[in-house]
Amino acid sequence: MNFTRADFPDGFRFGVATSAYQIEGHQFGGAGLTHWDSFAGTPGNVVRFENGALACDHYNRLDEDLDLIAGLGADVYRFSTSWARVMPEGTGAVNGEGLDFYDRLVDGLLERGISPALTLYHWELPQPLADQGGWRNVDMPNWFADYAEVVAGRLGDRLWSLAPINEPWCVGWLSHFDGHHAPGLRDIRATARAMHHVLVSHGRAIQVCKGLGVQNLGAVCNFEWSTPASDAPEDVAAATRYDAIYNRFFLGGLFKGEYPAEVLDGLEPHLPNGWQDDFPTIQSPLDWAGINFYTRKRLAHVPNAPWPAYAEMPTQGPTTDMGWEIYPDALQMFLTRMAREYTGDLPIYVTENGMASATNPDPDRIEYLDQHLRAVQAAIAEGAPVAGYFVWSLMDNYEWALGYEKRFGLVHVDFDTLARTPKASYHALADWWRG
Ligand code: IFM
Repeated sequence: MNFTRADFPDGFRFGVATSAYQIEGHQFGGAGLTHWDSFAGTPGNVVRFENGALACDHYNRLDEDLDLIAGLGADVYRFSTSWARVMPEGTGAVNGEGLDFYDRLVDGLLERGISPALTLYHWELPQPLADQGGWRNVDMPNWFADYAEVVAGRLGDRLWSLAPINEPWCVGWLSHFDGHHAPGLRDIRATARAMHHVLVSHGRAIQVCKGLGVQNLGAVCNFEWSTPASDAPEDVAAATRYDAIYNRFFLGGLFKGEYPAEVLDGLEPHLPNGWQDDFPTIQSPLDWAGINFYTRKRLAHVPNAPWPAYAEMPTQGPTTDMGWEIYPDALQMFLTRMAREYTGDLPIYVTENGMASATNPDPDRIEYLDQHLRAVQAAIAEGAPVAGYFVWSLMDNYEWALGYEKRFGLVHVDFDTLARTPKASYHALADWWRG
């Protein structure tokens, strides 16, 4: 990697990202059961039925891991708090031990000169709330606002930034329509409600945190570039529908107070009554927008199929261990488009980018990061106000339905001994981040 900090704008921030359930070890410290525990315990959902009970044992190795982040020279560390660790029942009683852990984490970052970037929800919904319908339940925004108040009330004075929910598309679509993530539903009505409630919950949390004086509030969405598999008008329309569901539903809701017609074609009959009245909450003003970017997809129309009537076509270039096409141009195009059509002058952060690769040493990961950082530079040259870039992930961890098989880390984790060993990519980044 032949970059220096001077190759990016003044104040540009570099960081690494993780999430609670993927690294902490959920069995420790009084955390409550989550819907990922029951999803993983159901045969067929997760590779080898693996769950986050032990994960990387980060809960017991906090200082070692914070030293790894410091050794990288990262400016910011993006992490999440676990709702079920903080409030094991989802509402009501607070687990003091859980909050103390996050307090130590934030202070440990600040002591090392690293800015804490908090995400309040990265997918491990407390099971008692899942039992009541989870994201389908109209009470979800109230439950989430209460949780946000507890966490922001304790940590908010020391955070660099806060985002309520990681990747609303995954919370809504992937988990309720595709059934690939907990709670594993394949139900259009559940999807419509979850997609809407996740955005209302986001807005309520922003309002609560702003009221508590928390600074630098944003939203983190995952976006994919969609390309028609052919020039046929049906395929072009299929790619447009995919773009609407994956990207424009969230960008439109957050930044324009509207949902795309192509999504309403399928979901409107299932949205909760009065959904149009929620846009002022969903649009609560933000200080920045975050994009998690990994790949693009090629879409084809599926004749005689119900909405959304599209299918993903085979990739055309090199892929990662996830089978995701490596297509950095799409990051440049998306950043430019986001700024032009939705976010304007708002700073944009690439809040996640990285690749799954079991190779170690990992020149392929270095190449992937290099290509995507060049795409960021190109977007900046086109005028997109990109202000930071975070690598997913600090270390190998629990990759949800794919268990511990897929390795996204800059640091290798031996899941038998839990030993951490920095990979070549870690050293490459440290060389220029540390200056
Ligand atoms: O591991 C996930 C993370 O939890 C959310 N964004 C994508 C990553 C890679 O799949």
